[in-house]
Amino acid sequence: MLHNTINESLQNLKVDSSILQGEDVIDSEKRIKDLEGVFADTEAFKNLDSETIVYKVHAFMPEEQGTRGGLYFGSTIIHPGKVGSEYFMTRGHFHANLDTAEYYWGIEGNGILIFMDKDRNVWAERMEKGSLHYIQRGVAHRVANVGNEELIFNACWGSDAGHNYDVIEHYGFAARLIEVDGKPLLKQI
Ligand code: M6P
Ligand code: ZN
Repeated sequence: MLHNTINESLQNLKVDSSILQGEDVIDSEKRIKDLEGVFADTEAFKNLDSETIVYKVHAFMPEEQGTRGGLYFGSTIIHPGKVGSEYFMTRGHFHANLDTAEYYWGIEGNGILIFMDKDRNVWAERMEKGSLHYIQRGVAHRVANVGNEELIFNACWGSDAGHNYDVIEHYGFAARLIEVDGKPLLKQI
């Protein structure tokens, strides 16, 4: 970096239409077939087309995973849909390094961000265009799309955070977000 120069923005990255795109963006997607065991209603799950896309993530990870002090950025797009009465949602995770927090913020659509602490207390926040969500260190997080349109949110997390999916895979969240009479309800299990 030369002293006193005005440079182009970072690697021509753009939050174009608010979804991260550009060089070095890592795109991934989760289809129904990748989400076995995530939803409660296994019968409804089996009846869905296994190729249906549930959500996509576009991430910029400029540091090696595990690097202390770095930050990652990601856009997540969750399609509308349900498995039985449960909304399409992300897998959800604790951070492998429990000492790391994260920001989520809503870009488009209607969602609910579900939190769970180490004592399995569950709570949630509505996510919508412009909403900001601080995910405290040590708290698991998952997002469900409760609307009829795509839900888009952005995220910023530490390159030393990592993902721990094991706890959620084995024990799930202590409550599930289901639709009852057309409205989202957190149901303790
Ligand atoms: C956000 C970030 C990512 C995460 C993604 C999907 O973009 O929190 O770290 O991978 O959501 O969530 P999950 O990995 O739980 O499916
Ligand atoms: Zn996270």
